[in-house]
Amino acid sequence: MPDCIFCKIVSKEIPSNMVYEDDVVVAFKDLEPQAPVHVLIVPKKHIRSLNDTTAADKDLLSHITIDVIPKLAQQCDIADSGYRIVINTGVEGGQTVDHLHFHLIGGRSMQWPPG
Ligand code: D5M
Repeated sequence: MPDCIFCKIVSKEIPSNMVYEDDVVVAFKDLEPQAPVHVLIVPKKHIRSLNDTTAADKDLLSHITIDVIPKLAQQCDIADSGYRIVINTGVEGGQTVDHLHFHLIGGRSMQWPPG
């Protein structure tokens, strides 16, 4: 998607602080970290939001949740203390970049309810 900032990060057109990459996913540090650990996990395929996923994305989504997130949590040393995964979706959900991404946030105590 030509004007998508995360597509440009995936293609390395713009730099990022990448912490993980495989055939279908990249993960990089958030530019505006909300906690000591704040990593974005982004499918390489442009999917606008969680609302735009289909049955064809089941393997991708399970790969992210079952393989990538726990591995990154270990890598960032927050697996045991705990962490939060956030998928902001749509305007009222707080989504500002229209390319599906998972926030991995940790390294401090989380509050509930979120703002
Ligand atoms: O989250 C979008 C997130 O993306 C927000 O936390 C800032 C982050 N962001 C935006 N541009 C960049 C670049 N270039 N590198 C790293 N992080 C970035 P949302 O859930 O859509 O509000």
